[in-house]
Amino acid sequence: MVALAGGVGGAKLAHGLARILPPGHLTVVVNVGDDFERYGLHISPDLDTVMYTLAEIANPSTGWGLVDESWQALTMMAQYGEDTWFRLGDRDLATHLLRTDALRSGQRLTEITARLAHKLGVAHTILPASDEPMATMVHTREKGILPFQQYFVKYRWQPTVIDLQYEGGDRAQVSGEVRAAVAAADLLVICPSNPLLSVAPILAVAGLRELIEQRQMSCIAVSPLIGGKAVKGPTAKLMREMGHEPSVLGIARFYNGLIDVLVVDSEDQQAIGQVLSQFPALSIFEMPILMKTVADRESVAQRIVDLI
Ligand code: FO1
Repeated sequence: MVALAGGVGGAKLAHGLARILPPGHLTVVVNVGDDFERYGLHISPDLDTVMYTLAEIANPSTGWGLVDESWQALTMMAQYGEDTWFRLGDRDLATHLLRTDALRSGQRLTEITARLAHKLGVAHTILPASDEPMATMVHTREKGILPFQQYFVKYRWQPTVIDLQYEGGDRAQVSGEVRAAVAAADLLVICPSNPLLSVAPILAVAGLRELIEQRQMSCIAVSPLIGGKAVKGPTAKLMREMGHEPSVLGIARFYNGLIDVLVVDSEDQQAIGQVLSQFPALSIFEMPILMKTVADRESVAQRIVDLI
């Protein structure tokens, strides 16, 4: 199985799938459009969120970063007068140091991710969507063009988005590992990540969408919206600003041509008829998809596997 995921929301379902599938049966292809450099370090927030979540060492209250984190380095940065809007924890820094060092010595992001994930005991495969640099650029009304992390973390996704660009996507190559995982998959799951900020940059990697479409395997998306609202984060706000209806119908439209199954929350049951009238070839299933506990993650994952 191949799962496409961004950060916190997507990692929850990936974790559920990882817990119910035998080791080695899941490959999570992760967004790298959020990657950026801070203090000379290469930060891959979504890769780290997925890796820490699957290793069961993620911070449970934020969903990103590490559990039992300390902030000595960041406190020292503040003492030097640095603006610490992006919070890098002491333990988390080890990941960024090793990754940056490996990249400088010529290793690919795919290789270093595999090594770190293996050392953390992750029994499945985590792959960056591409080894080439990509950057989601957010065009906003109030603040001009912002690199993703400034929009998301520094300005707490408050500016109005008028356009999005997945810089480098057209030049980025699909790695051999992603190609092989898609070629071997029986099922592709689009996790409940932000379609515009997390899934679209994965699909923007040149040739990846075509590769998925050629395979003609089952492709299933789990809605990131429940009752027209995002569980957390800017999905609904951003869809509205970018001209997509923030509803399960908007999600069905967004993934039209790619998915053949859409999973929606039981709360959205009444919208199924409307979606089916516009997309009669789509199969729609409703189930509780809010994942508050690890047991919820497993149960959503199990239901997806069962229904396929
Ligand atoms: N998200 C925040 O809201 N504030 C932070 O200070 C922050 C720091 C951070 C450090 C490392 C890391 O791997 C992720 C971090 N995130 C932080 C999360 C991240 O920026 C976003 O959740 C994703 O990019 C969106 O998927």
